[in-house]
Amino acid sequence: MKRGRFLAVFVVLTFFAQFMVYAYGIPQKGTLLCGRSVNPVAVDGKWTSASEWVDSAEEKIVSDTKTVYIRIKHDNEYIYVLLDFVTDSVIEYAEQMTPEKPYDGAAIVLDTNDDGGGAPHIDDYLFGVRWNSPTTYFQMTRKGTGSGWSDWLPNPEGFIGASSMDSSNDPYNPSPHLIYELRVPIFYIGQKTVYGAGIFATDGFPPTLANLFFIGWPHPSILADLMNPNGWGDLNMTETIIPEFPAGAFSIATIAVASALILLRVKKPREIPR
Ligand SMILES: [Ca+2]
Ligand SMILES: [Ca+2]
Ligand SMILES: [Ca+2]
Ligand SMILES: [Ca+2]
Repeated sequence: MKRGRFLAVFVVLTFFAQFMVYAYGIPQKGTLLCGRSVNPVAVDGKWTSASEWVDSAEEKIVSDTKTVYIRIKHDNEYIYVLLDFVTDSVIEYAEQMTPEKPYDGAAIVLDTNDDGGGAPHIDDYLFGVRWNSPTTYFQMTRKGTGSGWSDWLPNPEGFIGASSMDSSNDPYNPSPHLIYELRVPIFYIGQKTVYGAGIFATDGFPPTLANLFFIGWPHPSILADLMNPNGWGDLNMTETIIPEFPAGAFSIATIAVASALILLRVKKPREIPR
């Protein structure tokens, strides 16, 4: 009887978990696990091999007609980020558009003290890459000023931002589209167990600045949140190696464990009061 009820609850929860993952993509202002990297990353803006990113947490972000897959992991020296923008097959570059120049690019913002705030402070960083011509992009580093982002700073040693249209090893979409990889040096930002974080890509199409499209984590579109650490998620650093899982498997596994715990609790014999 109780087991039957448990099974019914489990099936319903599992159903809704899948619905959450596939219909909404991500919860608002979530947490992302940054696991220990086993497979080395070549920061070249593409899947260098088909296994390069399989040992990492994955977030699939869908917004409007656009989809980006985000993956992240670390090796205690660097944090590595992949933004696989599977639906962006045309490069809009900063020199192309006049007068206001929307562009394609990607970045991670990090709140190193995880203290939020309504504007980036001096412990907050932005590391990004932006297309500047059909064949060139540049890397950018910014730091919070207390009221906004600084101008571009000299890029710290070890930081790399790279992008390409090379989808030859891409497990999601084999036709050419924009892929970004970032490598952030941990010594530069300080080693923490939790960072506030946001990860996003821009698409300069359609080509007016007002329409510059943002897609990212934790929100499907974080244009406003880019300036607002209160709206960022939590990036949890762990030594755990994340096994290869399809999207959604983690939430379903979590619910399976939670349901099992509820079942154990139900089955626990009651203490007899004295
Ligand atoms: Ca690579
Ligand atoms: Ca584009
Ligand atoms: Ca901060
Ligand atoms: Ca936080």
